[in-house]
Parts: sequence; structure tokens; C-alpha cells
Amino acid sequence: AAKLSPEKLLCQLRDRVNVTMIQGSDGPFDTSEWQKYLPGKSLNETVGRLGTCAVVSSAGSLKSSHLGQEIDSHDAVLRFNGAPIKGFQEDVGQKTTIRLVNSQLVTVEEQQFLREALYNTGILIVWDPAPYHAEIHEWYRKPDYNFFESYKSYRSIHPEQPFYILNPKMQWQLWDILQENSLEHIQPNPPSSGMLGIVIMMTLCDEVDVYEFLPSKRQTDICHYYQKFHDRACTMGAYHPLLFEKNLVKHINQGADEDIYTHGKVTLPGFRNVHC
Ligand code: NCC
Repeated sequence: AAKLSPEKLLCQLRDRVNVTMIQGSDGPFDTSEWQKYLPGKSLNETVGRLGTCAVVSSAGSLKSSHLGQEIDSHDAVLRFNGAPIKGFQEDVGQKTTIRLVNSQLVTVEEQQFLREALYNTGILIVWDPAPYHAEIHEWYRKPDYNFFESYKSYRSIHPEQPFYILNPKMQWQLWDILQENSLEHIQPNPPSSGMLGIVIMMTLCDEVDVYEFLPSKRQTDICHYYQKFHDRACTMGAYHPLLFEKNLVKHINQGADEDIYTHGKVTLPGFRNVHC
């Protein structure tokens, strides 16, 4: 029940969601200490111009999908949090260009995060739920999870691996558009990593294929393709406005409905290819 046409909605996303990474010139990060940790190059410079991209959700419905080859055929692949590749290549592929992780993982699972080889491939981006439309300074004083020390530790251990902090203003710019295009009132919690990752890739790529964000015929209550844990909230959302995110993505899908059913696949244009 979105109010805007798909074309107009794409324009809103393109023009109102500012995807940027924290830089050394930003507010509280403009100290000599932070200059040692933040990457010198911008994300754009690091990845270059990307053609086709894949976003791989962590949903249980990826299990037995045999989508691995198709996913790896993209120029770049984005994955989430602790989603593994080893042992699951057949279904999820093996290429990882970007891994988007939440601040909870970086903080609460710090030991695994610093130790596990899974995180050492590709570009890392961490995001943290910020207060609604907070200034960077306010967020910096009270992040949802205080991941900054863990970030610094990781950077010291892996100084060559690009590792960015997502500017938190993006999440609420995106949330506003979700709310404006939903008939129901949405709880003011930030979008899921999945939705943030989709929009990040739309800024970097010519075309974005998203896998099992909109569930296929393999839809299941099994939360992740890599765990036995069951919970419907994983697919429908509890804290994150997942259901609203999925309605919006369905609305702007440029692929065939059949591809959703068989592959859990949605095709979105990169913002470079959105003309308003
Ligand atoms: O589960 P999570 O998400 O890491 O999944 C990544 C993204 O995949 C999409 N997804 C996942 C499962 C499913 N059945 N359907 C889906 O569509 C969602 O878009 C999701 O964002 C997160 O968003 O960061 C989240 O992280 C986990 C957890 O923190 C991490 O996995 C690290 O351990 C959260 N789970 C808990 O806190 C228990 C989850 O709520 C959101």
C-alpha cells in the first residue's frame, strides 16, 4: 500500500538518503587519534565503479537454493554480520566484497569478531542504531552499542583491510521514507542491516540483485541459512521495521515476480540509473 509510484519512490531514495561513511573531518572524529584509525580512502575510491551487485540476506530460505554460482557471477557481493561462506558455497557463493555488520556484533561478540577469519575478507562497514535524527556528536556520546574501542582494536590488528563506520544519518532518512509510504504507524527503530545494505549497494552499483530478502517458495521459520534456530520474527521483523522494508522493496522491484518465487530474487536499479 505504498503511496508513491515506484519511479517517484526511487527518486526519493536517491535524493533523500545520503549514504556516507564517517570521515576524519566529521565532528568528534576530527582528532589526531581518530585519524590513525579511519580509512584514508573513501568507500567509492576503494570499490571503484561497480556494474552488477548481489546482496545476500541471511535468511533460512537460502538453504538448498543452489544460488551460489549466480550470486558469484556479480561484480560485487554484500553479506551481513556473521553469515558464513565455508560449507555453504553451493547456496550462497563465496565472493565477499563488502560485509555490513551491526554494532551489537562488534561489541557483544567482540572476541569472535576480532578472531574469526570470516571477517577478514573484503571491506567491512559497521553501523549503530542512533537516536532519531541525532547529530553525530550526540550519537557519539550515546551510541546504542559502544563499538568504538572494538573498532580501534580491529583496525590495529588488520590495518590494511578497509573498515568504515556508516554515517548514522542515513538510517533515519531511510526510515522517514519507509514511514511516509506505509499506511500504518511504524515504531521508530532503525531499518535492518538488510535494508541498509540494499541502499548502500544502490549507491555503488549499476544494478543490484537482492537474494532472499523477499522470501521465495523456500520460505521457512528457520532464521538463518547457517543455524537451526526457528523464529518467525527473523523474516517479519520485531525490532526492525522489516515488513515495511520488504513492502517497499517489492514495490520498486524491476524484476519478474516469478524470480521472487523461484530465486527469492529482486532486481533494483543503481541510483546512477535512476532518472528523475
Ligand atoms: O539476522 P541478521 O540481522 O544478521 O540478518 C541480516 C539481514 O538479513 C535479512 N533477513 C535475515 C533473516 C531472515 N529470516 N530474513 C531476512 O530477511 C534481514 O534484512 C537482516 O537485516 C541485523 O539486521 O543486523 C540483524 O542482526 C541480528 C544479529 O545482531 C546479528 O546476526 C549478529 O549476531 C539480529 N538478531 C538478534 O539480535 C538476535 C537481528 O534482529 C537483525
